Amino acid sequence: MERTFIMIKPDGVQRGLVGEIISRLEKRGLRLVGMKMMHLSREFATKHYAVHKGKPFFAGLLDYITRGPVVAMVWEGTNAIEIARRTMGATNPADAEPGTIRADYALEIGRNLIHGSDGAETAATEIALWFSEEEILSYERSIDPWIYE
Ligand code: D4T
Repeated sequence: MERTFIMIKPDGVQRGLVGEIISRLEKRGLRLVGMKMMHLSREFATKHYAVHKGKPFFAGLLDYITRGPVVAMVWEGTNAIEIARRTMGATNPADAEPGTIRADYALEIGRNLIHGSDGAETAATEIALWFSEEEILSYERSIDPWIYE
């Protein structure tokens, strides 16, 4: 079982897409094991986006991500990181495959609705930054044998 960090960005919350986005990940078969809402400080957002510090889009990215509440989640499942990213679609919605969240609901890279960890190391770092161990639950669903071999 792999875990990934997923965040519904402020545009997703403002546009009433929280339910739709969660529903798509749930229906895919991933299991939600942690969730909370946060309104990010610039300091926290800078920690999350540390790799992008100094890039031309960084200031705009911080303005956007701190503009309203976000929904932070941990999802778990077989290949959860890759599966979640494929369900989200490419970073730039213009390049995202039809049927993905970003292709179906977004137009611009700076308003792309959702974040998902891009690898195992990033997932571990992001989960540790956003969640304490007690906030992540361990449980089984009765439908799991119909999703996992
Ligand atoms: P996030 O991190 O938000 O899930 O996006 P990705 O993992 O898919 O993409 P990323 O780290 O390369 O970019 C982080 C974040 O910055 C915005 N962005 C990115 C932007 O506004 N302009 C740009 O040119 C780039 C490259 C979008 C996502």
